[in-house]
Amino acid sequence: MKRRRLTWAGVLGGCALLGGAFLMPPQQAGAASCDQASRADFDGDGKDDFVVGDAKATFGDAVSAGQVTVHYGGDRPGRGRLVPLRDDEPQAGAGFGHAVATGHLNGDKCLDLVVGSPWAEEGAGRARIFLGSPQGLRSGAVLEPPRTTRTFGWSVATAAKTGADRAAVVVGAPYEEVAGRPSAGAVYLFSLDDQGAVAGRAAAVDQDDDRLTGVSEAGDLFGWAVALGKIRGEAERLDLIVSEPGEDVEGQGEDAGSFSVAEDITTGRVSEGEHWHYGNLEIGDPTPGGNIGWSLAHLEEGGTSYVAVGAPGQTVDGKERAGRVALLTSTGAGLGSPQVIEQNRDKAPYIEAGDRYGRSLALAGDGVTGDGVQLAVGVPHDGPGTGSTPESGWVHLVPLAQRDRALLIDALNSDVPGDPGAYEHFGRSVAFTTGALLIGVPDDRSRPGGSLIVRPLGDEDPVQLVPDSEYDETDFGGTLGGAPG
Ligand SMILES: [Ca+2]
Ligand SMILES: [Ca+2]
Ligand SMILES: [Ca+2]
Ligand SMILES: [Ca+2]
Repeated sequence: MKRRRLTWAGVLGGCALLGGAFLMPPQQAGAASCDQASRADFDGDGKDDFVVGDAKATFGDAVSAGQVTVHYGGDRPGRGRLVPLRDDEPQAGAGFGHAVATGHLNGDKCLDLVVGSPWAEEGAGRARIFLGSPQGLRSGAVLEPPRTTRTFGWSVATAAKTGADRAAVVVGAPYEEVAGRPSAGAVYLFSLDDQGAVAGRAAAVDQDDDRLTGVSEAGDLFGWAVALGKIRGEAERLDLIVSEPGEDVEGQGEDAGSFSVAEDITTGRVSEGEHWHYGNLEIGDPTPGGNIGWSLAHLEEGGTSYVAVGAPGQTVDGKERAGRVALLTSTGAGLGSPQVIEQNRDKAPYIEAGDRYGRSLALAGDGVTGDGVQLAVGVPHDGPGTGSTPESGWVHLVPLAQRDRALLIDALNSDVPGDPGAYEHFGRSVAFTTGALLIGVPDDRSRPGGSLIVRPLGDEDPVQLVPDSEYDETDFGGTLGGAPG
C-alpha cells in the first residue's frame, strides 16, 4: 500500500533542546493581531491550528512528563508546522496533555488552550492555560484548585464569554476522594477575566451538590468527562455537563454509568438539573459496566445544543461491550429526544463483542464541516475486515441530517496512509478542524511513537503526522484539540 508520511522530526528535535514552557515563534512574520483569525487559530494568521497530546512523552529525566504538539496550519489541512509545547516545570509522570481543550478565554480572537496533567504534583494534578497570540501560544495562568485534589486535570473544557457569564474553564478530578469515598470525583469551575486570568476562587462541585441528582459514592468517577454549554435555565448562563461512568444506578448494575447537567452553574443557586442513565436515555438494556459517560462531545450550532455520550461497555444484541452512543439535543428547555447511534446502521454493519463503539467522540458544525453537523465516533478496539488485525480500529463519520451518507474510515481505506496493524487503536481520539477530521493512532504499529491522520472532508489526500522519533515511550495522538464546539 502506498504510504505518504511527513515528518517534522528535525523541527521537534531542535526544539527539544530548550527547557521550560515555550513555543517557537512562527517562522514568517505573524499578524499584528488576531482580528483576521480563522475559526481555530492560535496565532491569528487566518489558518486553522490544532494540538496533539502525548501524555507519555519522555524527555531527559522527565519520564512520561508529557508534551503537546501544536500544529500551526498551512495552506492545506495537515501541511503546517509542528511545534512542541511543555509545562513550565516538567515533572516525571505528570501526564501533561492527558486532557486538552481549545476555546476563547480572553477577548483577543486568538484561540486559547487548556492542558491537564492529572498525575503532576504527586497525583494531585495540575492544569494550566496557554493563551494564543500573533507569536503563537504562550504560558498563561495555572489553575489552582481551592482544596486538595487527586487527578485534577484528567478532563478539561472551556466556554467563551456569554452575555451573562465570564469565559470559564472546568477541570475534572474523577479519582478524588469525597467525604471519605475514594474515586467519587469532583470538578472545579474557574471564571476568567477579560485578560484570561482567573477571577476569584474556583468553585468545587461534586455529586453531593444540591444542584445535582445522586450522591458521591466510591468509584463514581464523577468528572471523567466534562463540558460547558447552554442547555437549560437562563439562556446566557452556562450549564455544566459532567459524566460519572463508574456510577452504580440502582437496578442498572455496577458501573452502568450516567451523566448529569447542572443548570446555570455560575449562579450558585439551587436549580433544576438533569440525570441521564439507563432509565431515561433509551440507549438499550441496562448493562453492568456499560460505562455511560466514558466519552462526551458537545456542540452549539444554530441555537441548538448537541450532546453525544458514549457507552462503550453497552451490550448490543447479546454482544458484550459492543458499545453504543446516545445523541441528545436542546433548544433551551433541557436535553431531550435521545437517539441511538450504533454500528448496525449507517453503513457500519459488523457488531462484535468487545468493539467498544463510542470510546471517543467529536462533534462539529457546518462552519467546520461545510456539510452540516457531523459526529465522529471512534471504535479503536474493533478489527475491521477479516479479523486478522484485532483492535486495529476505525472511525464512524456520521452526518446527523443524512445518516445514509455515513462513512467508515480505517487504515484499509486506500486513501488513508499506512496499513492496519493489530492493536494500534486507530481512532482512540478524534477531533475536527475546519475541513478535516483528525484521527489519533497512538499505538501505531508501523510508527510505535504513535501517529495522527489528518483526513480532509473533501477530496484531498490524507496526511500522516508523527512525533519526534527519539522518544522512548510515547502516546502521540492520545488526545486531540481542534475547533472548539
Ligand atoms: Ca493559525
Ligand atoms: Ca485568546
Ligand atoms: Ca453516585
Ligand atoms: Ca443555562
